[in-house]
Amino acid sequence: MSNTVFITGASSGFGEACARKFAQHGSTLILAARREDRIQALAEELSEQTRVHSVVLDVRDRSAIFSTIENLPEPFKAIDILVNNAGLALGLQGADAASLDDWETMVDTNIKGLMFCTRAILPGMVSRGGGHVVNLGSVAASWPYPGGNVYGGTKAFVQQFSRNMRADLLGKRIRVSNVEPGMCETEFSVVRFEGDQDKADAVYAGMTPLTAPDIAEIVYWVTALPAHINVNQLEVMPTAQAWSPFAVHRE
Ligand code: NDP
Ligand code: 8X3
Repeated sequence: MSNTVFITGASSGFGEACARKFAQHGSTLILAARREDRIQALAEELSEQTRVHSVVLDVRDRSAIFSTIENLPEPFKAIDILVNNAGLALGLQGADAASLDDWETMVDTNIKGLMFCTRAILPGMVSRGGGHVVNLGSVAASWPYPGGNVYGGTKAFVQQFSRNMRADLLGKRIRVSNVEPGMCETEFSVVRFEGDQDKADAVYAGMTPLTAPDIAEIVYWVTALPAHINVNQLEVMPTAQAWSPFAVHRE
């Protein structure tokens, strides 16, 4: 029987690639994002392969999330897999100069949005006796870098929230996985640099980054494993990315 997958941030990058991947495997899809034109076009395209419902949704809007879940059309009501993917980084300034508005937007989207979607969808999974929540964390959860400040903090929340959910859900046949990518070329850096494509391109210049289909492959794989296997946390980097020595300031 095909499963039903709810994907946040399905209008680009990982979310869009996950939609395509799950569609190839016949999943029923609910695609959510703010940009209506993008998700409608994707839903129209993928509806040739599978059953698709698209919703315009800002994950910062708590009541809109709950009303979206309550009012899903009948064939889409029983969500088996939630891909908590919507998220963003804004800016790379140090903690003494970064924009507080940007910080709030990252907290509201990456932490609160993920929390709201999870809380709205989880009771249905529990009552049906099964499900899988896949969260999109980041290498930034574990590894600090200059300018990562609040973005890394939001992904550290995702890491620990994912683990705590596993503790809460033990015995309920619900899996929780936290996929933590490193550098991946999507619209992520364009968003981080407020639409500055040259700055975004420079991030990936001269190296081979991960791609959105690479991440979709991993997200699909963790969900396709037999039900007794739970991938808790999966960190993945491009081969061309690694750590540096500690930075030392010398007088
Ligand atoms: P993209 O910018 O390509 O995609 C981000 C998606 O999130 C878009 O579909 C956007 O849709 C959606 N989104 C942003 N804000 C909101 C909101 N308030 N409500 C609903 N949807 C929202 O980036 P990626 O695909 O790369 O990023 C996806 C996730 O992966 C994010 O959580 C990101 O932090 C994480 N990540 C990315 C990495 C990378 O290097 N690319 C590495 C590690 C993690 P719309 O604007 O239409 O609402
Ligand atoms: C995105 C990866 O290294 O740009 O989460 O923070 S990084």
